[in-house]
Amino acid sequence: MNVLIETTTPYSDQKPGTSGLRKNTQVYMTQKYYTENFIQSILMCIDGLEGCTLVVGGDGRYMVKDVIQQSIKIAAANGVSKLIIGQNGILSTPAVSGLIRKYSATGGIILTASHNPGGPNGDFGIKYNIANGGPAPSSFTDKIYQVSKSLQSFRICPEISVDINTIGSHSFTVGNNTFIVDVICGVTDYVDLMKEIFDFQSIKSYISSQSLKLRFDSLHGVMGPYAKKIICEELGADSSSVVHAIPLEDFGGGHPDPNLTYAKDLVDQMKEGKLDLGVAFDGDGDRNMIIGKNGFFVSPCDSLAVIAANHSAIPYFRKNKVVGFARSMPTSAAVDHVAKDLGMDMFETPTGWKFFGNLMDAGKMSLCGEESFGTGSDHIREKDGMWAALAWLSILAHQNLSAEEVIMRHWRKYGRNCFTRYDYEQVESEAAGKVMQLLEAAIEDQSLIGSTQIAVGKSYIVQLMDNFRYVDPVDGSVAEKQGVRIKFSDGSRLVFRLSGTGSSGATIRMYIDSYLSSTDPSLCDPAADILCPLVEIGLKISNIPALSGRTEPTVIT
Ligand code: G16
Repeated sequence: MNVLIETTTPYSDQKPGTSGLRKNTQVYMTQKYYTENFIQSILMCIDGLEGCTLVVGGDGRYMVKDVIQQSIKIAAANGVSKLIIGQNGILSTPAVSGLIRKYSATGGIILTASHNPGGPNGDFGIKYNIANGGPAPSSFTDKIYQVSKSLQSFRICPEISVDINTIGSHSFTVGNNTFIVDVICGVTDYVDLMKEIFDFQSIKSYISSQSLKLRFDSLHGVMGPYAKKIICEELGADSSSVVHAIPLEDFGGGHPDPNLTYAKDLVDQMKEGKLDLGVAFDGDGDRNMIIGKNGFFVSPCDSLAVIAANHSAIPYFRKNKVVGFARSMPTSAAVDHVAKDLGMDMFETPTGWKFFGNLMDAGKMSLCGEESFGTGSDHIREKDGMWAALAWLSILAHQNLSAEEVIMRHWRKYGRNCFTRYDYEQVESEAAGKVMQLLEAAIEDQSLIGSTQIAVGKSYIVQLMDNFRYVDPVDGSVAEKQGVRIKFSDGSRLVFRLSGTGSSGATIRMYIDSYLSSTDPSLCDPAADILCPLVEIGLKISNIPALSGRTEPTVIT
């Protein structure tokens, strides 16, 4: 196979965000060699590229198959020895992480824009994961960005083409080297991993003995085949338990984001009261939303805390000592109370799963999560939607309670960290910048400290205001300006940051949380009622409505 060196022009905007390079699909489609440039830039940053093995797969969205073919040609020409690719190009993000670890690959290329819509007018994304199976750290993605800005050429074997729809192994000679492409079933290894972690037999008995009615909604993302295999075939739930299970290139025109707005179908069905447990996944299968009977919403922050408190219901944690917990800074402190109770270490990281990997690799932390519907453990180095659902099923089986009862029992023991998040999507970048500048100026002059903020008849005293700075306890790397925090004297908190996963404009996120003790008379009141004064205070301090021109958020979680 011939290797060509193709001349190209560098792009200045290939800076990976919170999780890879996410752009409107048209950016990849209409700009010459945009995709090729980025893949070549990734490869040039991999130590030991010659002779290495990489895993490649995606969430089934528009362009995934084409970009896999391009990746094959470019990887071959760059001296990669072997690619492991999911059949039909399908691999969930957690599956890629598991495969990298299982086959000791050097890394993996994941083709996904996660929860962002897909299709020619949606988004596409490319992300690199390192040898531990986790997202490349910022030092690595910064390097990719630097390389991309001056890239003058890429290497390609144009003659290589592989049938990725059929399982099989393909071998090519490139120069003096052999280049192998293994097309594997993207589901099998992942299912095997889940069977090592959970007691499938006892979950299966629980589902059948309680005639549990489940609804797993894959939102036409990557998780359909995984859910069918695990929930129906392995755990014996009937076929109606898995919906929107065929991965579609445009997610059926939907927004594959498992939250109360975009998974409304599921929420409405759960509200009818006929189903016991609902779960939704995002496009690439790393996020999850848990909904109980009658539409009882389990906040991701509570979900993490409940799994932490009940980790002994999961065989994996009985075998492997649990050493500590972690959460991203904007995530509520619900899990912190559990850590304190169990005498575990607790880590607070910036937003982004990439910050958890070091802690896990160093044996400091076993279980972690984020408010953005991500939960996971050290079985891999990505958040894992199906893992979270199986953890919940294990806990329900262990306690023989409904999801709502499990949460109520948890609050009555630990108290409740009531949490909500307001997202203002696709705000003009300049306007979003002004919001952050206003908040940063208030940090600078400390003018709000000690002030009393009053809304809806409640008053709060501002105790602290800063911009979160993280020093990685393993390698000492520093991440600055990871979100503006306003802490009040009663422990309540407001956090503001700009999303790093949008593809156009800016998304402002405002996170609000407040702690209620286990005996508080409002303990079980709706979060919206409890947090309404703090929301007003947050909007007043940040001036979001006036600066962004938005009277309402796009999404409330
Ligand atoms: C990614 C990251 C998560 C992060 C989320 C939201 O998730 O892996 O760690 O919490 O983005 O980030 P942001 O607030 O910057 O938009 P995913 O599921 O999109 O890959």
